[in-house]
Amino acid sequence: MSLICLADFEAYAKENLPKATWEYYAAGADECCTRDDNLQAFRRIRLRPRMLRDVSVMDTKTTVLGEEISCPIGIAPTAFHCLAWPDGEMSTARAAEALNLLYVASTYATCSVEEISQAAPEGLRWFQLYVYRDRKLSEQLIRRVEALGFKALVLTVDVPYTGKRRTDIRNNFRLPPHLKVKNFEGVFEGHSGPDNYGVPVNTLDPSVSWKDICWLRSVTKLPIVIKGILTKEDAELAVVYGVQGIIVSNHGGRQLDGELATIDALSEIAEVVQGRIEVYLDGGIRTGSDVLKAIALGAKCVFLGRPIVWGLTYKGEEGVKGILQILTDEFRLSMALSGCRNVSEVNRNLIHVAKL
Ligand code: PYR
Repeated sequence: MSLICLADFEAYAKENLPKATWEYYAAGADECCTRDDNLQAFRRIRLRPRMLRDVSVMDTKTTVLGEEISCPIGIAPTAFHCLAWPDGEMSTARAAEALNLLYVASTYATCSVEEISQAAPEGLRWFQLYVYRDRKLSEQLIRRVEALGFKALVLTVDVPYTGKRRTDIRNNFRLPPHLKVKNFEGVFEGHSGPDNYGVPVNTLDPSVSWKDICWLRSVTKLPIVIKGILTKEDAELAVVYGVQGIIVSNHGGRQLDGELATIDALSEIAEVVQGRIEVYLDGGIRTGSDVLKAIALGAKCVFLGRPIVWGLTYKGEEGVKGILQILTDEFRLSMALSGCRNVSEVNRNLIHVAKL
């Protein structure tokens, strides 16, 4: 069987995952307009390639927060990888390490941060975090990932409440009894039982606000990246509050249906930030030319969510490597065909602006 593009892996995963698991990952909020628009918005953008630029030697390397990676493609935090492959996040981490790419591990991982670190000790890892009502619980997780060599914290800010995902409600989706959110073992002792996602109920704090960025700053020296920014106003606040990066994200269209596609939000954010902090993007990346468009519009790196789960479903670590390698190869080809020899040559001039 030969899978040659991300859509082939998607078809495989749809065919092979249990229906409720497939639907959990595929879900968007409400009518899924934003989930679908994340992909369609890339298809509305047209490129202005340059010719005769000697693209015989190509270099896709870049850096994120000072660390070199082989390509501006990273793994976004997604939950419950053991639903897709027995050793779940450990396979994901090994694939990222093998290709020298960045892996952002989810708090809702089904392997612990210790297991993930042991599986890929040399890999570049960031940790995705929520702020809990009991700040000490967030702090405990921070201490663990600091000790394990994670290089940054990625604070998710678009989930004061979980979006309404119709298929999860219809399926009564829940983690099967043999799987656990391993990071929570021993952490939530005394809290009331798990919700459908295996997380103790009523622990996330919906009152979180910008002042909590100051709290986070006060408890860690790790760089802070905020995930879930969609406007220039919030991007400016992120700069003012002194974080090191933002991920332009709408949580894969799983939170507020009808909000902007991430690639449509990127331009105004990159313009206001003006390189003062790093700007990244997730949502809707399916081809190398999608990566090219995002980098051209100001992203330093893009992140993949659902495709990583499709890769895991196909063949664990090998499948995730397959996804990452295909996208890296497609990005290199798109760069060459547009006359860019390295990532710093990918810029806004590549983007066609329609005249009204
Ligand atoms: C999600 O299912 O979207 C989570 O963030 C866990």
